Amino acid sequence: MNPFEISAIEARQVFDSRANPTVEVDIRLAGGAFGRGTVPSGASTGAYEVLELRDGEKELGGKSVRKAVSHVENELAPLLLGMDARDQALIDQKMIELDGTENKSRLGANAILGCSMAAAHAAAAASGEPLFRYLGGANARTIPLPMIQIIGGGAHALHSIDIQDFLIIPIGLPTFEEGFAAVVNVYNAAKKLFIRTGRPVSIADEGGFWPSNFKTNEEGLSLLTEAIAEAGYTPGKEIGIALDIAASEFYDRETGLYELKLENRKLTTSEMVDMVCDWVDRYAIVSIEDGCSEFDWEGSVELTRRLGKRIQIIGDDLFTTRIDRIRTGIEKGACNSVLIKMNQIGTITETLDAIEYTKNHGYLPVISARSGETEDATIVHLAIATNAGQLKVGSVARTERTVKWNEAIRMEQLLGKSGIYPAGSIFDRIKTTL
Ligand code: 2PG
Ligand code: MG
Repeated sequence: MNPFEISAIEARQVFDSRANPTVEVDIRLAGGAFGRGTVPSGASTGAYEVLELRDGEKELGGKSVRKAVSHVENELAPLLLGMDARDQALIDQKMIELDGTENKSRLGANAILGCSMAAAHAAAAASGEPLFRYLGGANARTIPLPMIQIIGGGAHALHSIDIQDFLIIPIGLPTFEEGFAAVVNVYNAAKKLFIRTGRPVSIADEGGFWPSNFKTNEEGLSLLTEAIAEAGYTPGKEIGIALDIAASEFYDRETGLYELKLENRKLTTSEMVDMVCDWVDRYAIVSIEDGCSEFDWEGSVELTRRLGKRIQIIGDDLFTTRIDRIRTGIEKGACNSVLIKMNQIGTITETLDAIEYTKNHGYLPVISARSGETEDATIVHLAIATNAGQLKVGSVARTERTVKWNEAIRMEQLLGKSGIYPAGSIFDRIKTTL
């Protein structure tokens, strides 16, 4: 008997942090090991992501995932039963072939990813290794620098403000645990600031504060700067600011203009780039994500030309974790970093390939959660397994977020002295490799 042989697969519809249905897959192996994958879901999705299959019928506002669940049970399970769970690449390849489409639209990327994740977890469990070590081997030991949201806007807060994520990165603290504690201090300082300035304290989709009563987008930056200082830190020293502008969300492809609804302004690409550069000059910003639309390569190239040797420029919607798009970005000189989301591409193998490709070309991978998340903490292990160096998971509130951060704290303890924590030195590569 091969203890790694896949002996049972079960799938079900469960719910994510936005009360949307999602796919969960359980895999059991002949030796008794068990693995589970629960699939996340985005709101500000990129146009080039693989397809998340939803039923589009009456149930649950069209969002039910019964078809994807039945595809696991009726098509993927018969394919995978009897396979060795350690054959991750083969498992993923067979699922891609059975689906037969470019964007995993027949079986659903959510069905395929659930199986891919569950197989990895089951194989790790049967090996008696934590997932990061199973996936990454003996040298997998980098605890990621966290990128954490303090204010949530854009598609995650009914577009109350245009910019999507106002985040911080604890660049100057020596360990993950201390860095995370600093972020918590800033989060609490921001809460007090919200109360003092008469804003209701409610939270957006990823646990950051809901941006009520903002007159401009820039107000988020000044508020963040103030919160960092009030928590007792120096902006740019212990704590850096990061933005996910998610500019595709307010870009009009017809006119080529960026529409800042909150400020009643429309910006050309060069005005958009100027605005971001001006913010970088005046605030302690260390990272900008999707500063221009996924359809505006020129904008991303220009932003990178002007800022790419000073700060991290991340492509999320721009790349959608696809090697062909990352390659185009590298050729054009767009960005110096890639946001990595498993469900943008749909299997563990393709995610690992995208991370490796990114690293091999001197770009920095940032492993990321989605705005719709669950109790699944796979991405923490993915970050450690690949020594990616950075992890972005919304805020420090809401359990679908803390389940990831708490797992990172545990893994930091487990790795002990053999663990590496890059802190701000991760960004040194930007200055040396480009
Ligand atoms: C992003 C993510 C997480 P979503 O844009 O980076 O913040 O959002 O999952 O909605 O795409
Ligand atoms: Mg993004």
